Amino acid sequence: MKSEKIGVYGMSCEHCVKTVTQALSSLKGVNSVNVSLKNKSADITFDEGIVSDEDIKKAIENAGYKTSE
Ligand SMILES: [Cu+2]
Repeated sequence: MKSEKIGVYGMSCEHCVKTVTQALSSLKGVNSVNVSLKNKSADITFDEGIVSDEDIKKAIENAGYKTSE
């Protein structure tokens, strides 16, 4: 299991937080997700044998947000 903090840019309210949380939670291999509007980030714990950093970033982008400023 791997823990990582990933930047999430473009969120403006709690609804955005919920959208990102749901997008990440629905990925296979993701164990826990904690999205922070204030810190513009997602703390995520995942099984790197099942899901990759790239998959996670792609899920954030597909949800309509950015992973870099
Ligand atoms: Cu919002």
